[in-house]
Amino acid sequence: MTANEYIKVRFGRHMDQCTNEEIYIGLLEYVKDQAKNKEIAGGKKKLYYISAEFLIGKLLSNNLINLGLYDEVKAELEACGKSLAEIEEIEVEPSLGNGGLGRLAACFLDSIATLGLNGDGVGLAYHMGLFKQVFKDNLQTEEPNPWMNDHSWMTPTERTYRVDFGGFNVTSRMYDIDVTGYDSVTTKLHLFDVDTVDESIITDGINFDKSEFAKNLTLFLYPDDSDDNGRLLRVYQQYFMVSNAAQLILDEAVEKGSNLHDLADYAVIQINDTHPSMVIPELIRLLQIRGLTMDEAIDVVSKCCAYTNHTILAEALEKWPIHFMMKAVPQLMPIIRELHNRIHIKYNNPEVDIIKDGLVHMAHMDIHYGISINGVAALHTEILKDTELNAFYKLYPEKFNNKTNGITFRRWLLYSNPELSKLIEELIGPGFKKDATELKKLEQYMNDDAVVQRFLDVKNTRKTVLKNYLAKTQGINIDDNSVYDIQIKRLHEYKRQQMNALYVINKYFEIKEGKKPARPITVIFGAKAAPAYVIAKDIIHLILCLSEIIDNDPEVSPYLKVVMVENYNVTLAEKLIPACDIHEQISLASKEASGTSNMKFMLNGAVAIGTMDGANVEMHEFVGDDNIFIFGEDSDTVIKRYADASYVSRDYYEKDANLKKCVDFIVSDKLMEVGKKENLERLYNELLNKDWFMTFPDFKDYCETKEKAYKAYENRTEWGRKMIKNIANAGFFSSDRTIEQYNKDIWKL
Ligand code: 26Q
Repeated sequence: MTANEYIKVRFGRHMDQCTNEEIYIGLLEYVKDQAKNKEIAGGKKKLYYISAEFLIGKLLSNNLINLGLYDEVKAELEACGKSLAEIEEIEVEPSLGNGGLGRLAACFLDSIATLGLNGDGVGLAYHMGLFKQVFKDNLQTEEPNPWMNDHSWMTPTERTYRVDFGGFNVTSRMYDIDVTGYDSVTTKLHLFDVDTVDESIITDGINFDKSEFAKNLTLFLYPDDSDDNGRLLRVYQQYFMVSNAAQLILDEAVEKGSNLHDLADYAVIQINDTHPSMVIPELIRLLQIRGLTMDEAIDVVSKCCAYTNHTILAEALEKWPIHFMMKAVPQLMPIIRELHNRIHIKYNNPEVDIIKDGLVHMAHMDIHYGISINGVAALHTEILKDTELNAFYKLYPEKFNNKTNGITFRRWLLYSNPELSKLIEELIGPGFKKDATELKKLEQYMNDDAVVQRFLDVKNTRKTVLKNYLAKTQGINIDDNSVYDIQIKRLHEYKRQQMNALYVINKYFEIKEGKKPARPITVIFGAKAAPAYVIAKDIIHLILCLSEIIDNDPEVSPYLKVVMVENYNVTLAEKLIPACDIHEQISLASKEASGTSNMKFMLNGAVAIGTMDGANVEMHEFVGDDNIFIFGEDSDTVIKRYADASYVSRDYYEKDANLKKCVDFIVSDKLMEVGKKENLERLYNELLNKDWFMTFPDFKDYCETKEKAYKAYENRTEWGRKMIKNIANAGFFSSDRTIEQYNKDIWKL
């Protein structure tokens, strides 16, 4: 049945007689129906990818592509005067993640299904995704971001579980979303919810009544938060997630014939950061209830679990106070104490203890009682082994391994950039869609100027698409002849948006002084700040103020524009990335575990300005010095600086007149006219007295490197070659490669 026929049966009318809403609903149901007919991945052993976040983004087009229906449906719509793009606008994005970690989980699901592996995702059905960002008076405000409605990709199942907390229990329900593999089988994303969640307890903004856990358990996705407020609820959420996951895992294993002693033959669990770590004691607890001894249960669970670390920021490694655990999940504490005691006796080394100073160290539990620990880029894994987790590496060198992150090319090339996809296919055939390493064949065209020009043309097309999209959706007007310089990622000091903002100030002064750039520059930011992260919000304030000042300055505005897109999310990323000329990957070396937008940009022919951090290091290895702009201190230098506490930001400020001028501008009269004194002064003082992520030492090199990049951009043909070199070498960063490595080394499905 075609989509058109389906809609005719569903609504009793031909597509061209339906509203866009009806067509969307019709297509959603049609796709769900088609997915049902696909083979479901099978096999004795199953992977459970447990994650507090799955930042899946909109699913309609993605599913159409993966099911091989995209061209057909697009044509059917066009035949009745509709475009798929306008139908897609009706779909609300499920923003069930904060950023990289959540989006990675979504890319992984796509690759697992595409490779035909027997693996499901397990997580939570948050009623509100990550808050919706709204700018008011040049400040970020937050609003609830609902996504569930009557016509959802989620299908309720009959599976319900009882989950016990200290003093009460709830009944869960499992909802499933089909994960369609590209020209392959389907798998499932299982999201758990409770029927008692009450959306009416939301008060103003994203505040809500915290008193009744049964009403707020899955109401909100927690923003990546350095704040302690309400963290107890986070423990409830995590336990709810893993108790459901553990019950599901045991039930499915038993259904397939497991006697539970042989659980490892039926299940392997990937713990996505420490958010699901309580699955270890929970499984041990449930196995004991089902008749295993403590020794047996620990032994069985220790063969099933693997842990991925996504950060080396010490403050982000979860440590839960014992009194939280006693309140929320008292039944787990005796087990965690037992796990701790065994380690304590065996190693007699406080560094590797699970319980320390009244805190439960989740990562430590994962490493002791798991089969694997991996970092997410080569440099990140080396830093884990050499410094952060060195004591563990000495105990278990064989458990440590690297799995450099990847992205799904279906969403980030085939869907987001059909023009580029088509050009590539014309040049090297369709093989790259299933085997990303085939992109390497593009290198043969690097010296063919006519082909190079076609890559430049595609980029120009996408720049115009973005220009029109921003004008229509955000009322922002950009010049598509300017160079698009883009930094999109969560707002965090270590990612150093503030350094990019200082560069903008530097450029503003240059233009004021008569030094005009060869071509207008459009600096685009997209970033949400955690609501309680004060300095991050001050940085957003600075960027919005700069944008206003420059827009209103006729001397500067013809040459420079600063844009901060509102509510940056997956949908916006899909528009921004294909249009980008230069992408900013400027984290302080050693701090960004991997980064994944860097890979998406590379695949879409943008050139990076970046530090030797995360996966940038591997990108640099692939493309060489001429095709990426590397600057800044390396991770060894940075790690040493932290170790000897030798960094004093004020010294740099006093020695570098240009830096001083840019920093002082933050608290100048000009800024105060459009901004808030309190916010700007706080940011200024933070930089001057702390600058914990060392923007000042890298600033000069950063400015010089940007000038080099803008200059290189003016040689259009040479730039086109750089673009091709980047695209041709992006194959390694396919999540299909990453997942194959997880399977070969850890999961063994
Ligand atoms: C923790 C406690 C309470 C509330 C929230 C959180 C929380 C939530 C999300 C802590 C961390 C996160 C997300 C972390 C994250 O996205 N890390 C990124 O993971 C990517 C995928 O591996 C990497 O590419 C990035 O480098 C890394 O920053």
